[in-house]
Amino acid sequence: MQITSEDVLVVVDVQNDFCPGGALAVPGGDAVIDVIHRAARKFEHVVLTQDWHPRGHCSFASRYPGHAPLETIDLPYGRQVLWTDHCVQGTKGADFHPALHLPQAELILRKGFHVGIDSYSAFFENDRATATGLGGYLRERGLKRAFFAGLAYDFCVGYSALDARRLGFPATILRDGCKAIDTDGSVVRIEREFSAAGVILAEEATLQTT
Ligand code: VGL
Ligand code: ZN
Repeated sequence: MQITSEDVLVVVDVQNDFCPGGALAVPGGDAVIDVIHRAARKFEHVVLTQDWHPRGHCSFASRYPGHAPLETIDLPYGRQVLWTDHCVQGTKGADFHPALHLPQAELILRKGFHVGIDSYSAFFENDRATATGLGGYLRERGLKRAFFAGLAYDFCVGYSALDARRLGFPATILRDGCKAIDTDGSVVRIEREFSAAGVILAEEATLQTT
């Protein structure tokens, strides 16, 4: 696939809490970093997302006595998976992984900061209605196609790619630049949605520049 100056690489949630040793560690999470660095050299535009929750966030199992992480509950906006407390604003867990080196990133988009709504996607919170602003940002900047890598494949990366499609952006996920949580069939389920929505899966090495 040929990368142009109208393409953007969206690096999703490469934060300490999603890497080994973190509160919500994705198996092998830090292994995405080298692939992301290779990919980023091919893009003129890179943006980062950062999961950024206030204490007592509605996605934290600790808020609901009798509930454990990875259970689901019904919130006003729909079904929500519960997680261990993670990516709390201002904590080390919420920092980007120290090996991630992308000083050229043009935007750091924080999400999940409303205490009562989670936000997997970089475009819409989990009510699927509250916009983060990233769609407008890409449009205003003339960025036409979005490429995704990071953590986790079956949550924040996947929902971001699906919402990119919903907004009309061609969306490609760099499969080897992601790692999955894979809970309760989440990978199979989201890959079905990728097919239906036209999200493309590609390996980093297939990206070409002129
Ligand atoms: C994520 C679960 C909770 C992610 C964020 O980045 O995929 N997953 N918050
Ligand atoms: Zn989160």
